[in-house]
Amino acid sequence: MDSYQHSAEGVLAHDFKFAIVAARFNDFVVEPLIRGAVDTLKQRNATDQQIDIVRVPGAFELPLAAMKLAQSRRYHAIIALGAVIKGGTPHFHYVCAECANGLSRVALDTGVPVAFGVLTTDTVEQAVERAGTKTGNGENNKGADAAMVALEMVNLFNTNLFEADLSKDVALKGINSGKV
Ligand code: INI
Repeated sequence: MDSYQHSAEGVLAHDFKFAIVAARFNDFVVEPLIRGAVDTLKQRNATDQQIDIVRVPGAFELPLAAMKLAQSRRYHAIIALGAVIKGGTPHFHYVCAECANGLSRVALDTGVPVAFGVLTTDTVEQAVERAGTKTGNGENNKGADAAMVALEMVNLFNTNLFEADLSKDVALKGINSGKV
């Protein structure tokens, strides 16, 4: 039985390349998320050359930018960061839904892991809390959490369990043995 399990704590950035795509809207919350993500990648041995940061106007724009970055094939993972705060907009639900659905589609359509580090909160206070800005030491920072997810996914997909191996193509074997 092949199994792959590891603690997220042990994962490193190795030679992987990461794109952080971040919304400028609510930048007082998003900038700490970016810092949390960069700090986490660097704590896991990433260099500046392994991290690119791209900014877009708002959370609604994140999926298209993430899609273009994924399609460039230059990145092993994308970390999407933003903050949609309910008090701030009547179209909160549309922005959140399009952002979440769009980012999920980018990952599924391209095979490039996309970490969802977009805060969706009722209040500014909740957003500030989740950006780790209350304690001042980066604790409870969802940007840092998203970076850990990206690190874990690229390490996971780098294991041989995910390598294509046509000699083990069960569907093909079924056809060849006349069972299908
Ligand atoms: N974008 C955000 O990232 N967060 C918000 O809270 C927000 N609000 O409140 O409206 C927001 N709106 C802008 C949106 O993402 C687009 O940039 C805009 O609609 C233009 O496409």
